[in-house]
Amino acid sequence: MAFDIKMIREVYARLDNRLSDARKIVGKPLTLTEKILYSHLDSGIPEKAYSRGADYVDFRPDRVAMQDATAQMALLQFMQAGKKKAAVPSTVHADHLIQAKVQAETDMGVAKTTNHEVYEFLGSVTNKYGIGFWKPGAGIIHQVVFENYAFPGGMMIGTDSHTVNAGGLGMVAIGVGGADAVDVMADMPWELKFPKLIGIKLIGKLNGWTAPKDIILKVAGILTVKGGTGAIIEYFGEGAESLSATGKGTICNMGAEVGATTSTFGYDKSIENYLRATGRDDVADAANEVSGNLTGDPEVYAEPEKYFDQVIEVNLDELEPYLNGPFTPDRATPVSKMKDEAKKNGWPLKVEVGLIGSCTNSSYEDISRAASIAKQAKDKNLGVKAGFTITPGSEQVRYTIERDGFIEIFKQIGGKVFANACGPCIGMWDREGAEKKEKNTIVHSFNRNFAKRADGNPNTYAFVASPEMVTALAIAGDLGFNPLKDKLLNENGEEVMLEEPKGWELPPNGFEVDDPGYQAPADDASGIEINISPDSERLQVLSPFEPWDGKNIKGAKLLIKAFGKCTTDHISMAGPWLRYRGHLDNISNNMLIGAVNAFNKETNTVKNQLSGEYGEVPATQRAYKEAGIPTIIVGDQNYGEGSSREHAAMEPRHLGVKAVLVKSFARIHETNLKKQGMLAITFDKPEDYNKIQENDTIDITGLDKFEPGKQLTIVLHHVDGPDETFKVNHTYNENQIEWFKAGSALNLIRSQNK
Ligand code: MIC
Ligand code: SF4
Repeated sequence: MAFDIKMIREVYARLDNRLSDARKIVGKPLTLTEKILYSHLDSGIPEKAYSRGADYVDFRPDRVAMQDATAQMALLQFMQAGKKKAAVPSTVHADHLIQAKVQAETDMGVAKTTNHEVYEFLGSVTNKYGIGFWKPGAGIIHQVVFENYAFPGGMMIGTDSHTVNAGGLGMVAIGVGGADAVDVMADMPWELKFPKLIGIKLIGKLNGWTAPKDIILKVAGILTVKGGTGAIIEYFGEGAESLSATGKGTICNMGAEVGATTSTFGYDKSIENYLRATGRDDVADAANEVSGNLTGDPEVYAEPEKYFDQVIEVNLDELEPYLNGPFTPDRATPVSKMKDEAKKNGWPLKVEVGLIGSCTNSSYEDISRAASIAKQAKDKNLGVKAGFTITPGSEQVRYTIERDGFIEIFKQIGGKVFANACGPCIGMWDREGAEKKEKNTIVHSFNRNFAKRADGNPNTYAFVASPEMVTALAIAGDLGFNPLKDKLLNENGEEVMLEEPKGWELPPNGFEVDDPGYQAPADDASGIEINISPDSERLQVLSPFEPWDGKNIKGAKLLIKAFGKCTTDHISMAGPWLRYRGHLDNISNNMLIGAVNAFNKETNTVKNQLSGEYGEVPATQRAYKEAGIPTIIVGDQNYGEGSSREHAAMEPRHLGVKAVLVKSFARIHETNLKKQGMLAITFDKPEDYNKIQENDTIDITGLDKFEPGKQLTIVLHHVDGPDETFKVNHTYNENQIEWFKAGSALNLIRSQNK
């Protein structure tokens, strides 16, 4: 039986009524996205046809998922909300804190010791609040959710940006910060700006070397890292139906890389087959009864231009395999053009390591296709030129691929199997020699390739590709290798070609697992106590942020003007810093250390206006805090792109920064700032960014009349030259202004619970 089948049946039972109400109000056929959103309204019945990209709407998601690196902060906040149990089915997954160094068993042993305190904390908090716990080694959050919890037509939120992966099973699954998870677990509605809709029509069928990954790599090239902001992407068409459910998952997973709120696919045969293969006949049977409500209306797919804000068509018959990178996931190059492109740009052609797996690409299909390439290396006597690693997404996948002989094949070509965890994808890769900072190339089947992300080396050029392509490039050891055309020289001096990959959508002998690694919560939690030692360096009880003092911000100093790309990895780096994710003061020592200072183009060196000296960002901010001087952060486009980690918002708040002023925000980060009581504002005229100077003192006025839709004013007092004044925008609605006034959304919840 599937987890929470009762809840799933309830969702399906109310669909007909809710959708007929929605149809009446919207007055036209509905996309799948609208069906899911309108059937999860907090108000039950829609008050009106919501305006896409404008109206804030309250929803009631069906479930919550959290991973260990964000769950610590989410649960530390939940503990303050004064609730006895999580209001909806929720789970925590221990996946981000396991370092990849030697191989799975050794690394797991080390992780259990080093993270003991955090695992104990998560194990007992989940137990106390009725939350399921997937122990270290069970797998990566999104893969485990896909295998166990995701269901067509459902709505979930998760404290990780790749929660969107569950769209592959026809959900609306959205990545959020921990404070949003607290709302839902505390039985409060969850608010989202009603998204715009992008329709992607897939025609034709994948063939040869192309994989589902190539669809999203191409889409990333079209939409860029911010093209999906504020939108939900809905895939449809014969090409969509021809994809496996896990292939759909890969595509939805990387929707995060174009900034989309989420992506989804209509319920079809491949989704049904996957549900049945993963032991969920009950969900498939229930879905079959309401299948018309679990996909878009036929009129929508017949004339998509009428119903979506933007429509993109991708022809799978003509699609080529892609390699995206370096340093950004939207720089898309077809494999056939890579050799020239790399030479032109000076990207190192020699591939040092190929890494497959992760939450994005570790399905049975992915692994079996990659193994079919690896096997040829052995059969054709090809020496493997690069290192090769595999990080399985879950214990169920790992167990099954081991049983079916794929792990053995990878080992025969020198492959190393890491633990079922994030590992190299999130900088938890103790890569030998990385500290030498040598310029080098790696290829991986993960989703993100921001600078320093995998191994901490800023000179590692990382390219994203499908697992089968990564395997081929690792064998060739050459970024310019095009397996569709190029030959390789084998150890006998003969020229050979790699044949196209072959695999199975689902395991012919079924999935199998010995111990999936799940801990169900206690029925009676009354005796469970949570102890956090005041001396702990990894966990810290939170103290509430100060409420707003009712005044405009006067005399603030500029902490940093960030130049160019400033992702959450730049604001609050992962890798070695993951160990402090439960300790706000300690993790604040990484605040903005990766951001480039616009004035000297260096990282982690900003001017302290009090002493006139240059120092590290966190230390400089602590000095301002100590002196009681407010500060502001200035940034560029799509500020806070990437992760859902709310540490990127809590750290500046904790250290006394008053406002973040940027050209534009990534969605999750903007919400995180608002939830933590920070002022998040944008330049009305992006070119005003150029007016900010290093020695500026800054006022923000209009806060005393803070209202939705009303601009605020910035006054820059330059040390040399007259003052300059300009307008800035904000997107706070009334409720969010209350968070700001209370000092944080949590302060408001707590006051309402008193
Ligand atoms: C990521 O892929 O960047 C992460 C690590 O999974 C993050 C979450 C985190 O920072 O803990 C995400 O994508 O939200
Ligand atoms: Fe983990 Fe990487 Fe997936 Fe994030 S993207 S959940 S770090 S495997």
